[in-house]
Order: sequence, then C-alpha cells, then structure tokens
Amino acid sequence: MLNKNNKKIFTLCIIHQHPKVLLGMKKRGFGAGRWNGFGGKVKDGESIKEAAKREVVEEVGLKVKELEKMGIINFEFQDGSRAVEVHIFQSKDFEGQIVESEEMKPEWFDVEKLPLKVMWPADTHWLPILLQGKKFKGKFLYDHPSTSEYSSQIIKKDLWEI
Ligand code: 6OG
Repeated sequence: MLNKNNKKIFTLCIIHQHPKVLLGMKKRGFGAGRWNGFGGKVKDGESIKEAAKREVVEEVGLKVKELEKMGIINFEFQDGSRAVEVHIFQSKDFEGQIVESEEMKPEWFDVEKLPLKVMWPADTHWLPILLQGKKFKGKFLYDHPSTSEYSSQIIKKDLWEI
C-alpha cells in the first residue's frame, strides 16, 4: 500500500510486557543483523492494523490481542534508495507460543538493557518514548543503507511527542 506521497507503508509492532520487550534479530532482507520489532509491508486490500497483526503471526508465531497505535515515522535515505512510512504499534498481550521464523530470531529484553547499539540508530530516540506509553510522529533522514562494513548514520531528525 502506498501513502499519498507514493511511499510504501510498513508496520512495526513492539511487544511490551513491562519491564520486558520482545524483539527479533532480523535474519534476512532489509535491516538484517539488527534487532527490531515485528512488521512488514501493508498489502493492497488490508488495513494497516490487519497487516500489523498478520506480520506478527508470520514473523514470531504470536496472535496479538490489542494493538495500540503509538506513532508514524517516515524514514528516508539521502541516496534516494528508500523512503518508507512506518506505522508503529505496541501490544501488551498475545496468544500462542513464541517461535523463531525464517525472518526473525526472537528474544526478550529488559527495557533497561535494550540492544540499542544493534538496532536502527533512530530507535534510540523513539523507542523510549513508546515505552513510556507516549505517542509520537517523526521523520528521520539516513545517509545510505548499511552494509557489513558500514552502519547508516542519521543526517536529520524530526521527532515530536503528540
Ligand atoms: P520487511 O522488509 O521485513 O519489512 N523498518 C524499520 N524499522 C526501524 N526500526 N527503522 C527503520 O529505519 C526501518 N525501516 C523499515 C518496517 C521491514 C520492517 O522493518 C521496519 C518493517 O517492520 C530505516 O518486509
């Protein structure tokens, strides 16, 4: 699904059972090698919330009960390689067993010991806001995608609590 500026819409779900957060180590594709929430592309014909739920099932085997919309962030790369609108949710409750998938290796982290050095750099800014139960909106510009030798740097940051 595209937004009005022709950007692809993605979901990202943070499973938060205070003081623990369930993250997944991305095993392949975009963002491989980083810890992140669970999510992916919204398909044509499904709502953003439906997509968020479907992705959590596909990536970690869990059926989330309630999804709370926490924020929307636009991520862009200065080299023009990618521009996405990511809808970020949190879920406090789920059914089922946590399973590792081809895409994600899941692990619980204490909110005080998040693996921020191995997450996308912008997560350092918005994830603590989410974990305090606050909502936000933002836009981050990265230089260019990471490779095995290079980690993307933030060039411009706009983030507001709402
Ligand atoms: P698939 O390619 O696996 O979906 N995503 C980002 N997450 C963070 N924390 N920072 C970013 O900054 C991101 N860009 C995309 C959205 C990709 C998944 O990664 C999220 C999706 O959950 C650049 O289908």
